Amino acid sequence: MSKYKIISEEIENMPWEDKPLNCIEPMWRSVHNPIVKRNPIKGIARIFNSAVVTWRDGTFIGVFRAETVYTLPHLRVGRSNDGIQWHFEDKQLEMVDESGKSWNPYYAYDPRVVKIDDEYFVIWCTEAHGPAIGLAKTKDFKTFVRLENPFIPFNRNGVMFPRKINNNYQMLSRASDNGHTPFGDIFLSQSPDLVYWGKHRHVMQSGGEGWWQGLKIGGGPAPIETSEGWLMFYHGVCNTCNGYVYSMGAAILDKDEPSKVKYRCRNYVLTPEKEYEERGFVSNVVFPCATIHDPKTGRIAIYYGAADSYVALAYTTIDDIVDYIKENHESVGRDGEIGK
Ligand code: BMA
Repeated sequence: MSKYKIISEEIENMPWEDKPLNCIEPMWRSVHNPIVKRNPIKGIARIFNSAVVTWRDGTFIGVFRAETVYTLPHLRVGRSNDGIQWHFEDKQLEMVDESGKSWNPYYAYDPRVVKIDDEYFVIWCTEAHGPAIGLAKTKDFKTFVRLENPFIPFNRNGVMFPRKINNNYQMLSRASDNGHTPFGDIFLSQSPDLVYWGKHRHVMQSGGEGWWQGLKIGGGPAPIETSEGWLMFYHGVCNTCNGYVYSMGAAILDKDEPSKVKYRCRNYVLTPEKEYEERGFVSNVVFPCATIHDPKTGRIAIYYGAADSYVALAYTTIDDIVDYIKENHESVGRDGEIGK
């Protein structure tokens, strides 16, 4: 029995590997990493920073960030029986507007996928006179209906919560610039209808005692509902003389007012240490985008992009991660406020 509870549907066959006996960290990597390697299919150089969800008959499906051999990022659907070995569609994901007319972005990257009721929402960084948040919905991963962009540019790292809170959809995002943004906090915006977004709140600022999240932070997978509040994995960036280093952080947000940070972990929970994280198209990047989790066992699998070159997988349990966050809690700036 876990000490803390995950509140979501049960997943019988989620990808899982037990914590190695000698592991003293709160998170451990899959022995199969990287689970998606370079040149995975014809014409595609790299697949990374991707989002997976559970699908019918115990299988898994995902929206992946793929980059062509001429280095243009787009989205592509992948399917898997075990969440580890993936098969990708031959063509990139295509979208239509609400009248059924083709409406595809010039580029698309860093997708997140969230199931709300019986629909799946894809949120990604889209071209819109600069990077902005794109939003589309699907029920079958065949027809993707693109909605209007929730926010004006420049913005990245949009991700929605898996249910409405206080009668509103909730979206985390990170205001950016047109380049490799040397700043950034996580914000929350709310909408009753996925058309009009407002009630903007500041959630978390970059910084804290350590330097790993000193430059900027950005949302990662859809937050997980738990007995302690919303468990949020995110990325934090450190600026070094050799460029940015991306690590994974974890925090717990208030259940009813998710712009309030209840606990925030002073330590990163995963940082580039393995060769596939330290070396690649962009070295030193761990970039979480999705989780699969099971309330019955308390297991959590985290999908992350490694070095802008690979998809990798790490694991934790609700007890391991929540205890670690609480034991290493730090309060940063005005994070604990509602952020109006
Ligand atoms: C960010 C995003 C991510 C990428 C990271 C490191 O700005 O573009 O897609 O993983 O930079 O290059």
